[in-house]
Amino acid sequence: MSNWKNSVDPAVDYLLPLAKKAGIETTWDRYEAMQPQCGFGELGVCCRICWKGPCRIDPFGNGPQRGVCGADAHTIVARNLIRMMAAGAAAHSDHGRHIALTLLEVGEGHAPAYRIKDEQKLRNIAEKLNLAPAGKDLRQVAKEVALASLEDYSRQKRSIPCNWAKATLTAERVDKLIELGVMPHNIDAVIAEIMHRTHVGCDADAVNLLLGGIKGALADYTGMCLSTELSDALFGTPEPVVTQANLGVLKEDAVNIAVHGHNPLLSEIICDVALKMNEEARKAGAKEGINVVGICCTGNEVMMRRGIPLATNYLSQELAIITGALDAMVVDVQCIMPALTSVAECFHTEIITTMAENKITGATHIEFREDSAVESAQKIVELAIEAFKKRDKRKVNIPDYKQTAIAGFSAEAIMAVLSKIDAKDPLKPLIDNIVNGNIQGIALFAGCNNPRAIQDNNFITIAKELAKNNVLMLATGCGAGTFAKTGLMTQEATEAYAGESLKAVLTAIGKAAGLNGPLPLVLHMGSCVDNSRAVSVAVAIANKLGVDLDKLPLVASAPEFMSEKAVAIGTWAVALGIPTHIGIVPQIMGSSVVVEFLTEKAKDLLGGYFIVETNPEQAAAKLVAAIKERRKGLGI
Ligand code: SF4
Ligand code: MSK
Repeated sequence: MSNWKNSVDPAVDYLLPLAKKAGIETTWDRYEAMQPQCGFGELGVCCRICWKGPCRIDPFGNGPQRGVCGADAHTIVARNLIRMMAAGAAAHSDHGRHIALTLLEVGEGHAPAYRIKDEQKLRNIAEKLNLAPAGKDLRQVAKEVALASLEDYSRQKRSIPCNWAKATLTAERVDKLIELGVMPHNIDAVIAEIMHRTHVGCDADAVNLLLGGIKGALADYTGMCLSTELSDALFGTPEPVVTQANLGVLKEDAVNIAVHGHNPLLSEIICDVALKMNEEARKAGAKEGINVVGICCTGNEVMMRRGIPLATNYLSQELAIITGALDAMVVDVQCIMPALTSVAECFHTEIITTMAENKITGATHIEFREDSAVESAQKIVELAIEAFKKRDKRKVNIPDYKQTAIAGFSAEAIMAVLSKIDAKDPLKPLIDNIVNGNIQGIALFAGCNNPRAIQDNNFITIAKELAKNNVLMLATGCGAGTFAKTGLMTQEATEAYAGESLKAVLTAIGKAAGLNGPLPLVLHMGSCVDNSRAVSVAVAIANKLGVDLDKLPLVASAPEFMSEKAVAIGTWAVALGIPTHIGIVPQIMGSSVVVEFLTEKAKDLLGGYFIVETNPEQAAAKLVAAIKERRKGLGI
């Protein structure tokens, strides 16, 4: 590798030289080998939508300015971008569909492995969806909620908005989105519509294409929202839990199983089954039994609901295998590097795929089905125990790095903590402190890692700056992974980095909640789909203040993003009125129309807009400025 640092994660720093010595290639090697990356692709001006192409627009104006069909740079960039939004929406909402179908099975009594763990949450959801749950049998409520959710995938009447989008946003925002024609009526139909309008010879108006993309991004929001809320009903609503994070959570004397991906349907059962199979592991020589750890968002899901330690986040997933101590990595959907099986060939690790639509050559496939979830989980744990027996002790290098992390701040958990100060009006202490300036604003960190940035560095640098400026911080996804790994989800971090007034508020709330100290500096809200939790807190604040979301001193940042899902999330954040920072230059710079729309015109139309800034210090300054502008608008 060249001499620039790959990551600020000490576990990565420890393991990368070992990988290099052993001749094992990682994502950073592949990124370097890929340089220089295609300049046309970087600008978004390459089109492969039909086989008259590929076409590319000359950004310097000397060569072709239109593709063979006549599409210009603006059309090409916009089409490429909104197809990413459609893919992101498809990923999140397919996950949501899977959860809704499982809830339906539970309601119909066909899924014995699952039950409703949080009855009150299910009933609250039913209220929110106007299903009048009072007096109804729990299974009936489950069925009705599942069907109302599945309706968001099947409704044909375009004039009726998706149930979940309508029920979870401010009334003013719902009206605005309807008025702009970007409110989704059916998640699947909106995704199909994007694929249709971007087909050769269709929509060739960049702004119209972007509006179609925004509708797709709002379909993404809808799918994420229902996915999060229904998962809480099935698996429990997260509450604060103290756990640990980083690769030092792997144990030399245990069968180490990593659950990786996004969907809690299988990982929850694996955690249950692993608890029952500790004895088998001990018999195989693992003194400490079975140690389940998480990676990426499946990791976030089990961390916040069960306190399962988080091994690492997206970019360093291969390194979990390079520790030589990982016996099985069980993957479901999304953000799973196809390289895992090649790395695993150098070790004893079993890579186990579980979803029919997500196989990797070289992995063992154990199909997951709701009706045989326990049997699948048992087979997986047995395979991990068998792999453990083949572990080569000489290859074990577990980095001695792990940090305490307090996870599990669902919207309900935040309200519960606040209600310790004011039981009648839990939001009052938060709002009072925003109004009096002790808390300047709220920032939501989301999104992935990307080798274009030093891993975790943008997140950490921006968060420390915002903390100094008394900004309350929430985090999800691999950003949450960063903060968990680096000790910023602790009370000590609040003491060390929070500005004086923020520290005082977090301490007062923490003490009232019986924590004997402040709340953590960054509140862990969960996985990627759980960005909707932050929206529900923001909507509650907005409703209480009687304003729409675009008036709140609320910002979002995805400083190391890479996935299509992150593109969709960032876009719906903008559509909901939130100034949204991205720390990686997006592949849209080849179209002035697209850039101008997303960074400027969106502000007039929706209130939210994108801030593109790769320098983390400057990004923090811009986020603080956006918060101050909002405060000024509110007259506070
Ligand atoms: Fe070229 Fe047009 Fe086909 Fe795209 S759609 S590849 S610009 S001919
Ligand atoms: S896993 S989408 S790398 S946040 Fe949700 Fe992480 Fe980004 Fe995947």
